[in-house]
Amino acid sequence: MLKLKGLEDFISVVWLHWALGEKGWYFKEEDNSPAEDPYYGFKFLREFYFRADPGYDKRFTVPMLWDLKHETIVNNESSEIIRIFNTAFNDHLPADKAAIDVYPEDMRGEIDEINEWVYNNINNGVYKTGFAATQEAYDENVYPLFESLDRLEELMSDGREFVLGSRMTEVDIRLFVTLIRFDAAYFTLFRTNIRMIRYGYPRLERWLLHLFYDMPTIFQETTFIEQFKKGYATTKPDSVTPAGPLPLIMPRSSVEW
Ligand SMILES: N[C@@H](CCC(=O)N[C@@H](CS)C(=O)NCC(=O)O)C(=O)O
Repeated sequence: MLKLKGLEDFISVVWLHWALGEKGWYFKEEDNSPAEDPYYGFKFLREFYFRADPGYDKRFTVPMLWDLKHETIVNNESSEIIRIFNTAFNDHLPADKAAIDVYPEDMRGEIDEINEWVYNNINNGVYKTGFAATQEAYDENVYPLFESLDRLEELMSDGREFVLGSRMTEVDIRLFVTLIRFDAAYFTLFRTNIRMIRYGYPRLERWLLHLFYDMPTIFQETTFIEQFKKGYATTKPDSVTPAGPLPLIMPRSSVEW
């Protein structure tokens, strides 16, 4: 969203290290992460939460949008940050960027409706499946996950460019981040392995690679697939990162256009 709206002059991105530590997310000079945060010298994400509220007692999660002037958290809910970025800076943006609207008024009903099941069964579904500690919990989540992927594949069978038709919406943004990780990380590490996107869902794969390769500054340059994979591996007791499937993301030429 930040790249799509061209908000780089207003908002910088500071990456934490990909491994989730005992004290939560932390900085460490490796891959995208600096040794410490450049503004306060913090070593842990939690330090921002305590700076904002010394009595904070909930989870220390990313993404987290920080206000450098007021030294506090603006928001830490990705679905809300998407909406903030969609409009909040429009008065300061060039006309072409201000005009980009991924939650257009006339599509809000449709977007809210699809977000509901895509979030529960897919975005959160991969986590519910991956962290299921019993067979029952796994079964309860893995089937709705794949039924929802089937439903999307069916929806896109008319060859549409984006999930809701000819217009890119927040539905594409929210689905992209889960599906680009799907084969490389969730399929193996989270046991979401009924089908792979690349072999089982030709329409979804085509849509995914279209965003990835045809809008590279927005999607490709913000996808750090090797780091995601290592990060998900650290949620498992041995932290061993599986090698495949290679390539982690298929080439553009692998699908019919
Ligand atoms: N509602 C939040 C949830 C964010 C969330 O759970 N983030 C995870 C990483 S994907 C996290 O930071 N977990 C840290 C922890 O559980 O300690 C959102 O979607 O923005």
